Amino acid sequence: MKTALTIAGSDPTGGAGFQVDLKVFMSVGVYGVSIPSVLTAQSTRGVCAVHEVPTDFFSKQIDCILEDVCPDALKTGMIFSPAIVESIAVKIKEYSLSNLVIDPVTVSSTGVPLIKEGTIDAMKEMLFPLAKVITPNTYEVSLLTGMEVVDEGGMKEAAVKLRELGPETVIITGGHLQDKALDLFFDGDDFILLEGSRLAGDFHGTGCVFSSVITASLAKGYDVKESMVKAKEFTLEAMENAVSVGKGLRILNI
Ligand code: PXL
Repeated sequence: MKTALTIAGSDPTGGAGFQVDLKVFMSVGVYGVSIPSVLTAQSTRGVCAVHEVPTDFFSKQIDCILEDVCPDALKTGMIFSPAIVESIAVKIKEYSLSNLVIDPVTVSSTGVPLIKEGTIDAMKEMLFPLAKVITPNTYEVSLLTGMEVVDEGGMKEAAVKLRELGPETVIITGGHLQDKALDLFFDGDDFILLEGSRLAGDFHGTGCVFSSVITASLAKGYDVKESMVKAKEFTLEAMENAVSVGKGLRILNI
């Protein structure tokens, strides 16, 4: 069976973080393994507190699983600190891992910061050059490039700038753009724009779900373009079937 690894935060609601990543992997038909980088105290109403996994223990988790399982693809989600980022970069090289998907998580759906100072620069410098694909949303694009993306032209310009940081491909998810859900793919040659309808209301975990489908699809041997189409369809369906399990945001139904 194909395998995928998620390195991400713990979200007790199961709406985001490694918990939802594992649900997606299972649903797509890939065996998932997971390494928590950070624990969150969290409900559907928001993040209450964050506790970073000590770097030496974090590295031990990576060594222990990677000496045993060689994942066909892997993703990073909330990786919180420059120290965690550095240790991931070192291990990816040490174990010659390929098919790295980076979801550059920066802030929660309710606006709580999910990274320490310096993490964005560390990701750009140490991880982006190792990535098969990065999947920022338009807000994350502004933090990564300093560019405010408000339309299709801006998305294209930002994708070119992001690709110069080293990833093989860039997918900008534009769920937060006007009344359309636009996703833009760029691989250095082609731009592909996928347009979908924007669903009303707020959801928790859409970015995690989208990047997990891409990771699982890469693990199964699909290319990035095919994986993006699958991710768009899967995420939209999970949003249409979203559930209210608590008093806060709706959670995607995987
Ligand atoms: O949706 C971004 C995200 C990713 N990972 C974890 C989170 C969140 C949002 O709250 O808690 C662990």
